[in-house]
Order: sequence, then C-alpha cells, then structure tokens
Amino acid sequence: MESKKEFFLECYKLGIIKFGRFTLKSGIESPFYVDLRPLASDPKILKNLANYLLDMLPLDNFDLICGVPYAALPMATAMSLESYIPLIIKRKEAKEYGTKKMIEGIYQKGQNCLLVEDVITSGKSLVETIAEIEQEDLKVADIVVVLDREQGGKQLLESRGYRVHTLFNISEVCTILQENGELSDDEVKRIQDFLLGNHIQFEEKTRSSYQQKFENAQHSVSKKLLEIALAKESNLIASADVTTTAALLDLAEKVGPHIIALKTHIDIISDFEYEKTILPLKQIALKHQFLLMEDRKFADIGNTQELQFTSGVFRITDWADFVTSQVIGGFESLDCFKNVGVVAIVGMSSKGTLTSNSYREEALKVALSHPNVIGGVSQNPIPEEILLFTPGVNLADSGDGKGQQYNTPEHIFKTLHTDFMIVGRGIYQSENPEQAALIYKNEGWKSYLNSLEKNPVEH
Ligand code: 5BU
Repeated sequence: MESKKEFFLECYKLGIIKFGRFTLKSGIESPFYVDLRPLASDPKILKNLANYLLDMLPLDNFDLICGVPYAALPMATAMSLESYIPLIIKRKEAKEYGTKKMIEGIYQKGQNCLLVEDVITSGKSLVETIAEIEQEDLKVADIVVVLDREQGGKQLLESRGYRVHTLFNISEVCTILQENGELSDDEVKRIQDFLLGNHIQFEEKTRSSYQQKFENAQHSVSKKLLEIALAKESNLIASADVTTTAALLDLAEKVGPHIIALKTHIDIISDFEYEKTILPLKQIALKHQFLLMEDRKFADIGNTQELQFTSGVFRITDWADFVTSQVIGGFESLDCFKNVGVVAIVGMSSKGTLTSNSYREEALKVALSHPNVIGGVSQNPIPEEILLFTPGVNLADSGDGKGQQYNTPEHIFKTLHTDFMIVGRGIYQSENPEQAALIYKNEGWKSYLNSLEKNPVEH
C-alpha cells in the first residue's frame, strides 16, 4: 500500500473536506466541513480504507463488525469483506412492524463487536450506538474512526473505557495539506484557533426527577400523582383486569400500599353496581392513598365521549381521577374531561399496532397542547412536559401469545425515561399479588433512580 499521507491525498481529491465558513447543525461556524461519504463511491479507495482501518489493531478478538449509520456502513461492509469478520447492521430507527430489533444480522449474546465510525466530533452518536449494541448483550471495547475532528469525542469515549483508534486527525490532515500547498498558513491558523475554542462538552440527556416534575406540574392530577410517587417511593400502577367486584376490591386492598394508582377497565366487571363496586373501591383508594385511573380509551366525537364519561351505569366522571383517551377524535374531543386528567394514547404496546411514527407525532401535538392532558401512553420517549405511562411490563414474560409485547422496568426507565409503569398480569395473576406488587415497586424505583444517573454506560 502507498503511504498513509499519499492515501489521504487521494481521498482528499474526492472532495471529503472543504475549507471556508460553514454553519454546523449546532449553529456554530466552522472553518472546515467534512463528509466522508464520497469515499464509498471509489471502490479502490474504499478497499484501501478498509485495510488501513483493519491494520490499526489486532483483530483476533472480534466476532463482529458494525458501522454507525449511515456513512460508516459501506466502510464496515468493506472491512468485513477484507477480514472475514461477520457484519451486523445497526438500524437508525427501530422497525415499526414485526420485531422491534435495532440490530440486524446473525449474532450471539456476549460476542465482541468492533465499531466503525467515519467522523468523531462530540462522540454523541457513538455513545448512543454503543448503548444500543450493549442493550443486545454484545460487547464493545474498540472503535475505529476514519477522521477525528479533535473536538472532545475521543476523550469522552476513552474516559468511559473504550479504545478509540483514529486513522487521521484534523491537525495532521492540515499539516499534510499545508505541506502540499493546498492550505495557506492563515487558513491553518484559523483552523487551529477554532479547534482550541470548540471542544464540545457533550452532556448526555438526563431525565427530570419526580421532584422537578412536581414543581413544574400544572395540572392538579399530575401534581397529586407525583406527590404520591415521592411519598411512597413508587412509580407503579397496577392494572386490575379482573372481572368481579370481589376480585377488584381484594386486589386493591392487597396492592394498595405499594401503588400510586389502580388502573381499571370498569366495563369488564360482570357484577358491577355503583354502590357495591365504586364506593368501597374509593374507600380503599383513600385508605392506601392511590388514585383511580379508568382505562376507558375514549375514541369518539366530543359529544359521545361526554355521554360515555358522565352517563350509563359507570358514571366515570364521578369517581375516576384520570382516564385514558385516544386522540383520534381531535383536540376538541378532549374538552369534556374537565374534572379529571387525561392520559392520551400515543403509542400502543401490541404487535402490529397502527400507531406509526407519523401517527404518534400528530397524537403528541394534540396531547401537548390540550390543557386536560397530563400524560401519554407510549412505548417511545415523549417530551418531558407531559408524563409518560408505559404498559407492557413484565419481569417474567416477553409476550402473552395474543400480541402483547413486554419490556422490563429497567428498559423502560433507562431508554424511554418512563415516569410510571403499568403492570397487569405480572401482579394480579401472580400467586401472591401483594408480594409481586412490592417486587415491581422496588424494581421500578431502582430503575428510575438509575435512569437519573448521568452516565448509564457501565463497564
Ligand atoms: P398486562 O397484563 O400487563 O399485559 O396488562 C396491560 C394493561 O395495559 C392492560 O389493561 C391493557 O389494556 C393496557 N394497555 C396495554 O397493555 N398496552 C397499551 O398499549 C395500552 C394499554 Br394503550
């Protein structure tokens, strides 16, 4: 192979670095702009690049190669072809349908994965990619990078225990170009000044605590929920999907001390009588200090929803503290829920749900702008202004054979920044619901506390 310097000059001819004044996504003005994607269009260069990257470290240890999407995908592919180390593919977004896998290809838990990145700046996209790979129980220890912009990313990753192998850095690139008459001394000086003043301090996004959310909460029901969560050190909502009044009251009594709210589907109670079902339920809620959440999932025009909310045998308006509602009927369909909090259905947990990205986006617009809305049900992160409720939680199962898909408390608090987890069968179908509620409560609280930590990447 030619020398590294000659190789760089060949790459440079493809227009991968431009000098001038460029406004970056962050709003900062940069004296240079890097885009390594043209490298993939020259097969000889791509092949040479793959070999230069592979030559930087011993390869005996790696079972897999993975590129950070998109620019590094062809590089990782070429490295795999040259080294015979199998390739896995990281998605940018989880699939909407079928498996929610973020990583595609054949791999086994515990395997070592070599990560490939084109350009490292703050290190943010690498940190996120590593978290997702580690989520699949794969190990990442080494990262190869084509160009280091020298703005702090390498140090960040090294401080977290990863080895970062960079083929070129911007200073040496400038020297090569200066020697070759491509860059004037003034330009080099300008770049050096920029690099001195532009170390990006990448702060991982942390979640707000219940205390902070409590202080900012506008709606009285949000305030109350957060107050109970803090007092009980619990973020658990038990879903009481039982079908008799006796079973409902029995469950409420048993799990009451450990939960912040009991979620009902009141229309599945076969012997429902307002006096015999609701009045004692309210007593138990008062005694154990939890709220009542009716999971009615209203989905009609405003007038019909109002009737369903206030009339019939259930008279939900008289006893529920908060209710779930679809937002498919539009903003005004939520106006009738004046005396309760509304939890908007943004995304569902079941396989094949129609709550696609674009649906969720529209649903969130309604949820965020309506004063009756206190939160959303979703399997994806939502803005912090409203509370996130996540069902589909079970410590023992991954599904129920009827389309339900389960996550662990650790997953939803760490990756979704969930506020409250909803557990049904994991508790009411257990042999000892009281003990099960306590286990979920402790697990949920521990996961919440962990999710407050700034640096969830463990080594
Ligand atoms: P499970 O037994 O933990 O699977 O019960 C989950 C409860 O949450 C059940 O009452 C559902 O109706 C409810 N749920 C859900 O599972 N997934 C969703 O997306 C929504 C509600 Br919305």
